[in-house]
Amino acid sequence: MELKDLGFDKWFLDQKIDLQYPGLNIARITAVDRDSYLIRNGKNEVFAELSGRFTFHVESNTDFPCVGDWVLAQYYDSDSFAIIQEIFPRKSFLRRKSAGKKIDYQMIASNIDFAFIVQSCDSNFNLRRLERYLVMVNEGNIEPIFLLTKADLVSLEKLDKMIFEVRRSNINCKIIAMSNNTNFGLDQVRQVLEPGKTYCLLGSSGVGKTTLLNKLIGQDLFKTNTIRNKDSKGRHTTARRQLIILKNGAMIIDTPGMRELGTINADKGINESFSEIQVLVENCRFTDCTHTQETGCALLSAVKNGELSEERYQSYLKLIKESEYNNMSYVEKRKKDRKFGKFIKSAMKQIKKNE
Ligand SMILES: Nc1nc2c(ncn2[C@@H]2O[C@H](COP(=O)(O)OP(=O)(O)OP(=O)(O)O)[C@@H](O)[C@H]2O)c(=O)[nH]1
Ligand SMILES: [Mg+2]
Ligand SMILES: [Zn+2]
Repeated sequence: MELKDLGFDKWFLDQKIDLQYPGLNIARITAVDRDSYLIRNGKNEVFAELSGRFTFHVESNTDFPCVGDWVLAQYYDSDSFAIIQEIFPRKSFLRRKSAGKKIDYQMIASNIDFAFIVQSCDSNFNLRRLERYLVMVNEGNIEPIFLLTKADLVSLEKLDKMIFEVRRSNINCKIIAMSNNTNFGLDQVRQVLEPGKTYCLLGSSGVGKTTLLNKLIGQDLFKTNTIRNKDSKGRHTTARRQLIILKNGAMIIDTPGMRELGTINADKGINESFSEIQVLVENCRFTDCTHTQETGCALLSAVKNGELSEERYQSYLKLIKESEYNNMSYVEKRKKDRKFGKFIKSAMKQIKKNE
């Protein structure tokens, strides 16, 4: 196996990070457990830790390696253990904002080509939640695929209606309806899995992500659970993220179900996920329109004449509001940073004067 089979393509080569660190080896993070890592190169998969220098330079949560990252590492003890020295820039990423006012993100995974946004056909199906996931995926430069699982639980008419609702909301990504119980649609899932590409499974707890992964692997390697049997602490069945290489060479990352997506701070993601609204916004006659009460607003008239659904319009406004709020606190943070920068500068001047 070569690095390119693990997804190391021209984009990473062009970063030329490895040239700055001759003697180090390129490897990909396949699992993270607190401060230990599993990393994989063309040869094998070994435990690794971060170098002291790396940890020293960390400024925020997102600087730490996550599953999917490419790193440079020094191997020891006849290649049985490694120290991570440097991380490659991320081609794509999945992250969510941590709770609280501070702008801080939690990395979910990186360098993913396609994200399966998974919902089950029962009560889990929800367009608003789908939109939130789409924002997160689009923001991270990842191509979304909507996976409707447990199709065995509903009639074909009901299934068609759900897909129709998704399309009516102007969501244009690929949709696959499938069932782990009857294998309906499983071939369609297999068809999108290309060797050398990285996929991830996203969605609420209990929608069948791990069941699907086991199917694709061909054995019950990972634990699944009925929702009824979930432990009393309400913990998810899948507890950690891990990058698995399938027989055909595609890579897939299973993630624990997310109860909350975190708040949105993602203009790019919103604009891509609501592209039909973006067109209306650009055509709105007021540049500073709030699109909530202005007479002649393009969005409001689209809602009025039925071109744009009320739900989708509300959903858009809500996400924009949330994003604006978060951007605001980001600016505030930047202001503080600048003040701090000035403080450092004047302190340095002072030191120089006294020398
Ligand atoms: N009827 C039906 N049940 C399914 C299907 N796929 C999975 N299940 C069941 O749904 C339950 C939850 O499946 P998991 O695969 O553990 O769900 P998960 O998405 O990995 O959940 P977390 O790991 O907690 O995020 C299990 O009891 C599965 O047997 C399906 O296609 N149809
Ligand atoms: Mg799971
Ligand atoms: Zn407007």
